Amino acid sequence: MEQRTAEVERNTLETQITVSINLDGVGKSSFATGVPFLDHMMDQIARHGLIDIDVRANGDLEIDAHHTVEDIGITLGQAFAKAVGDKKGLQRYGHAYVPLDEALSRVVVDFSGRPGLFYDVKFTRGMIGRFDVDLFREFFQGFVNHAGVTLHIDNLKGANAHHIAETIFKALGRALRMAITADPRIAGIVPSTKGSL
Ligand SMILES: [Mn+2]
Repeated sequence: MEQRTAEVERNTLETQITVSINLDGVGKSSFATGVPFLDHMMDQIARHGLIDIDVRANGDLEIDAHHTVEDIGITLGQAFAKAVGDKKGLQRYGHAYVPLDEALSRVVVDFSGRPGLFYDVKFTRGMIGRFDVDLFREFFQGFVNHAGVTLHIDNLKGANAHHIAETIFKALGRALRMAITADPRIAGIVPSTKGSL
C-alpha cells in the first residue's frame, strides 16, 4: 500500500501553521501551538486513532486563541484530505463511544466528500483552564470543511468539562481510526455506489 502521509503548510496574516500526519502511524505526536489544552486534545486523536500527528503553529495569541484553533482545524483537515487521497480501499465510516468516568460521548464520521458538522455538546462551564470551550466548534468546523467529512459529535453525559472534551477527542480518534482503516477486500475500490467520493 502506498504511504498515507501528508504535510501541509498554511500561512495567513493571522497564523502560520504546518501539519504532518501519517494515517498508518502508531499514535506518536508532537505539538508546538501555544495552546496547550488543544495540544492535549489533539494528542488524544493521535493516541486513540493510531495516527502520527505533528503540528506547529505561530498564531496571533495576543488577541485570543480563536484564529489559531480554527486554522489548526483547517490545516489538519487539509492534511487528512491529502492523506486519504482517492479513498480507494477505505472503510469510509467510523464510529465510537468513549467514556471517561461520568462523561460519555459518541462520534460518527463519514469520509463522504460532503462537509457537515452536527455538534450537540453542552459544556458545564465556559472555560477549561485558559481554553474557551466555544473554540471546539470552530476547530471541528474547520476540520470538517477541509477534510470533506460528515461528522456527528454528541456528548451524551458528563459533568466535568475536561472529561467531556476528552471523551469527544478520544471518540474522534477511535472513529477516524475505523474509517481510515484500509480494507484489503476493497483494495482499489472506492466505497461508494457512485464510484467516487
Ligand atoms: Mn486530560
